Amino acid sequence: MSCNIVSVVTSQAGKIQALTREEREQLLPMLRNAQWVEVVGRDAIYKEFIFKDFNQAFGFMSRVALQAEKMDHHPEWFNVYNKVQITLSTHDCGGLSQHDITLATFIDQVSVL
Ligand code: H2B
Repeated sequence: MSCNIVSVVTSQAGKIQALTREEREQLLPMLRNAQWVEVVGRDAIYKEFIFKDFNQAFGFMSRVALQAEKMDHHPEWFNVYNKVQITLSTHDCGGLSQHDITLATFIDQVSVL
């Protein structure tokens, strides 16, 4: 019996958990309000950011990059001049996790600095 409990705790501690249905129902509407969209065909969210010029876009990307490295959670992104397209998903669980929500919230904050 105690063996079972140990294995459950280990699997929860060692692996990032995908969002539960309840968490999705609560969190996804908030992200949609902030112009994040759900990617078709995979469990991920996407948003496009437009800045004044490349300098502003790259400053934003630098802030996101430092936070991503701190979190050990990295965006999939594409930049051309003043445009930054970002997809967030958690590769370790094959879909959305709390890390994506945390990083999306950070990204929105630094996008308006
Ligand atoms: N980023 C994202 N988006 N998902 C992950 O599962 C992930 C990551 N895993 N960054 C991290 C790195 C993992 O590969 C390293 C080994 O900790």
